[in-house]
Amino acid sequence: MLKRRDFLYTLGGALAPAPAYCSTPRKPNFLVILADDMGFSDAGCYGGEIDTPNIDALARGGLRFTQGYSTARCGPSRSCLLTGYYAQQTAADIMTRGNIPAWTRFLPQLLKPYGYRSYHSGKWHIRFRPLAGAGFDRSYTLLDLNRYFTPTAHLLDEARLPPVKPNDGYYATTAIADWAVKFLREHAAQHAGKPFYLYLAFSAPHFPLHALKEDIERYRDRFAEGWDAVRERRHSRLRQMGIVNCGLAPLEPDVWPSWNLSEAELRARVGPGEVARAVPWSSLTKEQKQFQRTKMAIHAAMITRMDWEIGRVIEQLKAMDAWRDTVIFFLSDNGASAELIIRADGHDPEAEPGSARSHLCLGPGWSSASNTPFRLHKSWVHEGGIASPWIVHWPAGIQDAGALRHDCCHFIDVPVTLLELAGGDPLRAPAEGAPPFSGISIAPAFGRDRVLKRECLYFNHNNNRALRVGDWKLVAAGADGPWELYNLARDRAEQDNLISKFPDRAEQLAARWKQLDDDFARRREASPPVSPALLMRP
Ligand SMILES: [Ca+2]
Repeated sequence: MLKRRDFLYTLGGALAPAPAYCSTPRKPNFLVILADDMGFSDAGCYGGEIDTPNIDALARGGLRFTQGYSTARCGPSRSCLLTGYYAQQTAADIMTRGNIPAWTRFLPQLLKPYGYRSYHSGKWHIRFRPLAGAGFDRSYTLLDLNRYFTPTAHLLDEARLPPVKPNDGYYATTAIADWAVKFLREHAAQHAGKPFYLYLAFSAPHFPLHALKEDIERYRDRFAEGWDAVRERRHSRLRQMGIVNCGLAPLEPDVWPSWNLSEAELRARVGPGEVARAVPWSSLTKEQKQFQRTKMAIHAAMITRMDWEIGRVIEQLKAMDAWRDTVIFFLSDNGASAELIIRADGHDPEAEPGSARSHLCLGPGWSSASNTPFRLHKSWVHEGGIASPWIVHWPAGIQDAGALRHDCCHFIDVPVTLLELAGGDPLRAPAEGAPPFSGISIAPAFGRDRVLKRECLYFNHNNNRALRVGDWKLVAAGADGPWELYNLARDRAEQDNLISKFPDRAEQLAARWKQLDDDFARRREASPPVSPALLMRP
């Protein structure tokens, strides 16, 4: 008799009837690794020059999806990744306003009937309490995201931990992995017969650019040639790898986040090396070049440290003999960020860049390079804001090691996929009063490329709007931004706006976007609200 995973592979995952074939399967474990503000092409296996040996090994042994999408921002991406609904349907994250329906369920709650224990370590950004509200069994919750070395607010199983003191040797990325490894060891010791789901939510490489000195040293000279050369090299590697077939989007010096500090403020508070716009590298002064390459070195150091910590978690999986049976996802919650702001303890221009007293951000020049070859940045829903590196690794269930998948997928698909692999029904709503999941199971794509069928993908963040149907994408920037229409089959760089050639198609897509947006809001607001007891205290 075929086991469930063999069945999925054999059929290329055609949607299966009730699984009579999995009477005694070993249920897979799940590890979802989320990076924060990491660009599409930062990792080596997506064309980048940053050292990511463990992420690259996952890609070699698994699948790389080329058209995986986030929502463009931290909170809503996490909401989708945990619920299987668009953020506008549940308002479950701290960035999406609205009534929170009582029917909202999280992946740990969906998996519990199938025998799973669930663990979370890292960033949260969800309005629900991690244990009482979302159903995790254990959670290390990092709330203070402004200090990698000395966070003042973090929780263990919803209880406050003491603030970290300077020189405690704490570094957030390492601490997040430490707790993950602890939870896995505890699972192996006390619950070895049960499958698990671990949600490993790093805060790196989100600003502030904070990294260990020895890690920054590694990249001292790597980015000396500047963002234009890096962009061209990444673009060419991505094309060679078959990950994209589009051109390279040009820099857009006239676009930056509206909440950024002004050029004058940046100059005053950060120094003459800061650059507020995505301008050509050749136009920078010597001082600016030096300062900017240092910032990219810190960004790279944060990613490499995260990769090494992922390696430690993988070692633990191997030590507990869970490696073959664990489905691992690697994702980033949005594209790299063009933000240039200063929070919390401020920025000390005398402090070593990357140290605790500095507060630097990557900014639009390098974020354009991190998002190569796409347009724009975090918070926009052009491809640069929403295209995520997307790796799925599962030795027991995926045999096409190292291959690419060009199917479109979205964070809403992740919980639905895992629910199906656990033995649940992805077509059944998770609670009374809930609409069907917006996500679909992408398990069919584990066996074969281009097999997923869906009507559309919807995007809406900060009035940045998009709808993708097949290869067509309608997209707009800002409430007053006009719709643009692209055919992504050849133009994922979003350079050739076809709206005047296909006005009827654009009108249809715009109408469908509006209908979805209205329906999501209406249903959300009409639903009975969740009990406040399940929510984090404001
Ligand atoms: Ca983010």
